Amino acid sequence: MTIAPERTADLYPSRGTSEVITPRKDPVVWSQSGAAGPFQPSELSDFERDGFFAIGELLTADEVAVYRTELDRLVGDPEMRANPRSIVEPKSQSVRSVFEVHKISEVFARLVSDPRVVGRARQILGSDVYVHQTRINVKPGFGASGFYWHSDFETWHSEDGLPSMRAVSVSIALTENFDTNGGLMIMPGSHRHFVGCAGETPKDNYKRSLQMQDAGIPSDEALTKMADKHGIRLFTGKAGSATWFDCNAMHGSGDNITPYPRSNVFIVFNSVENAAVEPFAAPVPRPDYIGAREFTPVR
Ligand SMILES: O=C(O)CCC(=O)C(=O)O
Ligand SMILES: [Fe+2]
Repeated sequence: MTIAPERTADLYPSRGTSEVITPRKDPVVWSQSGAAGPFQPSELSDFERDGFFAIGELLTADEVAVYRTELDRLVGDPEMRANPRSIVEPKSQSVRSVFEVHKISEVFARLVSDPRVVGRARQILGSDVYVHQTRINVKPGFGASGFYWHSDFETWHSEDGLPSMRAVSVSIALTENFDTNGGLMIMPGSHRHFVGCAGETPKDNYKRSLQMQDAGIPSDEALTKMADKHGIRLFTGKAGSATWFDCNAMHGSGDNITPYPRSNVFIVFNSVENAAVEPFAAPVPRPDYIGAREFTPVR
């Protein structure tokens, strides 16, 4: 007798014939109030309300220098460029993202287990956490393309099999994020509804979507309603600043046509109690360098 892989009920249907908006069925902050860690209780309340929390200085200037050098090394390495973990810009063919940097770089591995980083993730997710994904998004100047509006959870649920909204990202600036060089934009409060998107997942969707997303995109009408209701916040900050954001926050970023690169490292933590199962709306999971299938807690 074969046993089907354990898969919980689909709380957040997506990629069907029409767009379906579902109220969030999960908490935003999973720890008991007052859980010890770097976040103050009022900061966790802000995160719960807005779906994000920005930190002016998570890393010192000296630390930034170390991570920035490592980023430049990875991006400049011809072997890395040929590695499937590297995604190139469709037009210029320059490196756009490098995935799983915590596995290929000891320097980024240290960043993931830094108590200022993982400690905050544990407070939000209320458990031990593992890394679902890391990436550097390089966004060089002179025309790097942006990231269209999306909820990360929509993809992680549909294509990677995360059952519940119990994951969180931190985007750490390694170059200054100005209001002009393609910084992250989030709709505050958008994390409280799930936009189940219309359209089936194409085979090997990730190969296209990481250059330019087209499955898992909300309609213009839904985005207009959400923007009218919630507004749009742009995150700026010097190198070393950080933005924590909920897995279901509606976000995106514009092109970078300035001469100034906008290079951020993104770390995605998932609760060990929310480990990936079979994808909810794709034939097979994405490669594990994009969505982890190994759930060892960060210590
Ligand atoms: O780098 C950015 O501005 C946004 C990236 C993003 O949302 C993603 O990679 O999922
Ligand atoms: Fe995203």
